[in-house]
Amino acid sequence: MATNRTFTMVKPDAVEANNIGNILAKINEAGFRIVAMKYTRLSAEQAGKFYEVHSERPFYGELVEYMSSGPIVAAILEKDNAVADFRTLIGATDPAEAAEGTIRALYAESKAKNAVHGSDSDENAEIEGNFFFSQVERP
Ligand code: IDP
Ligand code: MG
Repeated sequence: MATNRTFTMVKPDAVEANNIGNILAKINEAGFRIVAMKYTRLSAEQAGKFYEVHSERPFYGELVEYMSSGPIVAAILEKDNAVADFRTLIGATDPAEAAEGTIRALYAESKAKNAVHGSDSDENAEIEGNFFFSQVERP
């Protein structure tokens, strides 16, 4: 289904490595418009809630610890077919498997510390955007 919006985070490893600007440039070059954006930091409780869907996975504890380990940049992005096109732009979860030129191939450290988040469906894009942004923050 065509969609107009997706949700992303520049994760703590990429913020720490000073790659916010490089990643936002890639996002803009690929034709995405930034609708809403904030620099913030998740508590462990908030990270646990955001990734609740993964709570039964073996890496959940590590994921929550990592995602609350430092600041992130959260953003809502707009483009035709935004969800699918953004997943293509970021590449596979594991940077070793991510296609050349993708954001994860360029900037991710590891499968766990993989530089960026991208929503996997229209429904989750809406839920995730609402997690970070109030209605007045996302015109
Ligand atoms: P995705 O971010 O590509 O959609 P998911 O399977 O939804 O990947 O996993 C969410 C996040 O959990 C990943 O982006 C990564 O940070 C972390 N993660 C996924 N698989 C592993 C793993 O096997 N070990 C450690 N962390 C993982
Ligand atoms: Mg996912």
